[in-house]
Amino acid sequence: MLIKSYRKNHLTEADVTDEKVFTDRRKILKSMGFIGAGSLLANSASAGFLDFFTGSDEADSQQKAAGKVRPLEFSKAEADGQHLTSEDKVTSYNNFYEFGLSKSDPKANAQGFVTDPWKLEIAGEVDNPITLDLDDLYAIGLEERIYRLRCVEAWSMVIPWIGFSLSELIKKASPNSKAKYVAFETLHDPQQMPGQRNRFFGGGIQYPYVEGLRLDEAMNPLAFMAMGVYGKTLPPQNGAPIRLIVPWKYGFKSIKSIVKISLTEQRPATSWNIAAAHEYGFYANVNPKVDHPRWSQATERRITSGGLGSDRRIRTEMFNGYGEEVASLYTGLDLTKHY
Ligand SMILES: Nc1nc2c(c(=O)[nH]1)N[C@H]1C(S)=C(S)[C@@H](COP(=O)(O)O)O[C@H]1N2
Ligand SMILES: [Mo]
Repeated sequence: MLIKSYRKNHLTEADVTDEKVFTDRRKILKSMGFIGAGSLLANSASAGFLDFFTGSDEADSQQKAAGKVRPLEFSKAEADGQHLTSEDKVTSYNNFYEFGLSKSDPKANAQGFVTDPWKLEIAGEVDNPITLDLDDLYAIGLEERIYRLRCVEAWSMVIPWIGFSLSELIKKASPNSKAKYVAFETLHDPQQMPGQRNRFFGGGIQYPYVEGLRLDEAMNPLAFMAMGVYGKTLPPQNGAPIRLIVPWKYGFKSIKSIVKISLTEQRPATSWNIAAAHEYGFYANVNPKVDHPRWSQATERRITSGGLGSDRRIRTEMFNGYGEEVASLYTGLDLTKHY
């Protein structure tokens, strides 16, 4: 994994091109920065500088005041010489059943999805229930992280996300001593999400899409809330404006377009577990030794540039290769049983 905190360079309005400011974020995108990411992207189609958005001016000063620069550097993807999946593939080959079942549906059907304004509520077993808007979320402070994403369907990508540790968000609400789990909920809006209107189109899962983690999993520094990808705010198909990324678990845990986070005493229900408990467990840790009832999980198709014949079949790693960071969360747990 790579966690890269950045320093901000203030650019004038004129330096900010329309292409970069691709959503109406008024204050949010007023300032933009650069990081030299040549080595990071050396193997990708977009080699060179990765440009990215920063917070609003207010957010910026809040961040500075909070001393939010955390230069943690451990890039598994880079160390392994794994190539970034191209931006085009990351944003056009998606699972987001609210917008349709085929991989091209989310991009085709989500373009009008309204993600600003947005509210994210944090409630339940907390001392300080809060509701945050986009400005509040950006003010938490953004970092870039390159993570592998391993879908339970046995394809995978390497993706440069932008966001912050989930723990930062959870701490804001001050979980109380009863809090043992964290439940997440996607927006429920059948008017905007065709998959929520039609049982067949929505893949037969219950909406809103819900997911959950144990509190200690959620507080692990790898658990991430993404608001951007490839240097830009998230496109709707990737779960705008804010989604979870849990890189050591199958992709379905990484719930998109989140409106509510609840701290709970009991283990929360999760969408794919409700739909097919014998196929999808609560933990869903990537595990090459536990096959899906209908296919092997020993290998995966790594999607790279998207060019014809460019994908590679590679061996799947335990915890998707993040065992060093997360294996200790599961000592004493039989991972063949609690899959
Ligand atoms: N709300 C919601 N979140 C979701 C999904 C979904 O259908 N609905 N699909 C999941 C699955 S199966 C995967 S693999 C990832 C895909 O994320 P990506 O399209 O950004 O690569 O999102 C996850 N989050
Ligand atoms: Mo997935």
